[in-house]
Amino acid sequence: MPRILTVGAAQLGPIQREESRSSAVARMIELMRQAKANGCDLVVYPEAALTAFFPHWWIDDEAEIDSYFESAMPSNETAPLFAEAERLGIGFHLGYPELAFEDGRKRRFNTAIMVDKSGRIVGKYRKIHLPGHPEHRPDAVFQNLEKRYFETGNLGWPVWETMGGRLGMMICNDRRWPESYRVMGLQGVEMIVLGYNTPKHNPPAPDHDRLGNFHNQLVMQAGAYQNATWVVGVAKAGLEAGVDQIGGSCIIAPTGEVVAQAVTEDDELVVARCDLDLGNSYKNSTFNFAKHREPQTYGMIVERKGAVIA
Ligand code: CDV
Repeated sequence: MPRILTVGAAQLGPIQREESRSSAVARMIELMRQAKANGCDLVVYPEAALTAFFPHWWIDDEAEIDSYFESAMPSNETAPLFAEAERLGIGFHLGYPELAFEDGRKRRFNTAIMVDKSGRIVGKYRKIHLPGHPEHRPDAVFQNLEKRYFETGNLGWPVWETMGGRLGMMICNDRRWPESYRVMGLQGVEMIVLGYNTPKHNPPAPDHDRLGNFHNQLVMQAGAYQNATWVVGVAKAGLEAGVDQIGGSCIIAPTGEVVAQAVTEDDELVVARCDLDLGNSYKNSTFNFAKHREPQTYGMIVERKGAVIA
């Protein structure tokens, strides 16, 4: 029996600064209903999906910074999303800025969760690769202040047995780093889901601008193939608060092929029926890690929560 997980990549168009979370959630619910009508088991939303991507601008006031974060999940505004998912019997992945109280202090992370078909949060991931800079650069056309607003994620890259598969998460800039995929690949991941907010313009290196869409696909296709896993990448796209962001949300097979892709920079659902066993022939041949990897030669040991998993 093939293990099919039908997934919907729920790209969002821009969310302007004045748009409320409730309005964003209503748009997400509309995409969730479309996903259900298309037979989806799981719907994947972008990074920091509930508001405009505030790390693009400098904020001094602590209370104003906190206003972009969720201190509970579900929150009042996201409760309807959880309720609708439970009613429809569909899982979802959601990225959001998280305000946590841990180790006796306030902490801020760029976080994503996996929610199963019963509406239960089964997994949480906190973004590890934070791009940008911590200092104010008032002369830049826009900034990327993730290093100011977030701490480096501290939950590693676990994988979860859920919805009939072995699923993992990463967030945006993580997708550019081979380690992100490989740590989950070493745990036999079958589908990695991720959201992104990627400006078309790269202020520190404008000569990269013409390659933005190419690099987006390049890294996800390579990560999928080299780890024999499905990859689902979902954008918040279009012109948001003065920053133009790429779309190109796509679903990539373990073969490395893009099997479905968004064609707009607006709210758009992209669907694929994903055979979770499709990666097996790669896991058992070219990328049979036990037979062919040489970690002792690389001089590198990968550790997660103290356990050697290389
Ligand atoms: N949100 C992100 O992580 N964005 C980065 C940009 C700033 C380069 C990305 O890798 O897409």
